[in-house]
Amino acid sequence: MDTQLTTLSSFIIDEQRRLGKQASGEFTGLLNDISIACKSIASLVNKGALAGVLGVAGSENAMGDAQKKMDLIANDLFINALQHNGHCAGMASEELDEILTLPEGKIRGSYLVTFDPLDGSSNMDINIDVGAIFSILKAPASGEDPTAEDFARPGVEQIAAGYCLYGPSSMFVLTTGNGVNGFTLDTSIGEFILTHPDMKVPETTNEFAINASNQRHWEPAVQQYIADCQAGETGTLGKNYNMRWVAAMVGEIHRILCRGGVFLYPIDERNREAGGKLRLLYEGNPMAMIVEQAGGLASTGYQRIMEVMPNGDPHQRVAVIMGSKQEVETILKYHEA
Ligand code: FDP
Repeated sequence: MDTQLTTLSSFIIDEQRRLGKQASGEFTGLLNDISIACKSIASLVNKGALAGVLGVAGSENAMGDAQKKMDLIANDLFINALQHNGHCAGMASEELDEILTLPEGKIRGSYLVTFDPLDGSSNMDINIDVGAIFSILKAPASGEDPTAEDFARPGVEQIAAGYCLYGPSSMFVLTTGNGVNGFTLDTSIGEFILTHPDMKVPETTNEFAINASNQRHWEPAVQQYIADCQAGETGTLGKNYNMRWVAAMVGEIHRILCRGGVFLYPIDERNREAGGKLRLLYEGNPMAMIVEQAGGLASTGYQRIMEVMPNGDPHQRVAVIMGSKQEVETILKYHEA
């Protein structure tokens, strides 16, 4: 029996010390707040119909997506976990129209948090993987309320990013800019335990993930790349490919961290004006930081995702091509042609 378990909190405290960071405990506290939101969500997702959390809420978010009951519950759980303890100064959520400042009387902390509280929520009612994604930025000046511009920072300025996958087991995957580590929720003690230290995306792959039903709308570069994948070993890429589509970005990126692959939600005719389908602050930037920290690449096809300058709209969209380094480089060559 292993008695030397590393919990998420003890890992963060050790890492902060190792990196010589001034340890006021605020950052550790913030991650603890986020992990509590994730544990509460995991517990409800796990109970599913028994907890009465399936089905639609009958409302839409700022992007016009129909909200599920669990979208709203997960959003409330994140807000509640973040607004009381004085670690966070403000939040931006995929489920809220505007950024959220704290109620009067609450201590404004040193960090901003953006989150997608229930990624892949269309999977919720069919008992397939969903997740949460978050990104942490420095707040402008301690004690003040942030504005929307304070969230409009490029991904390279993220202090930390992570996700929680609610799958057969719940996993919290985190980067603070020093590699990527994965923790599995031990429900019997209510703690995330380090089980996947120093996760690395394999450099090469023969697996791609894309919603192929959108094929007729893609740009020529992506059309050609996927056609060449499908041509297999007799085509120009010279190998047979496998395809997966979980329809929850957290599930796709977790698979890529575990065994390699590429995930594409590219620009297409319908989303060109918006910049893509997925959200820059809640999905693109945090997942790009995780994938890059694990040795992979993350691009729009034309630019590194983490260097995209936000336009001030917290719901800005971005094209996403990320995963195994060599395969993303191959896809980028199609975009140069
Ligand atoms: P969802 O809208 O269900 O939250 O966040 C966007 C996202 O899921 C991603 O997680 C997922 O990869 C993608 O959309 C699924 O898109 P399709 O509906 O095109 O399959």
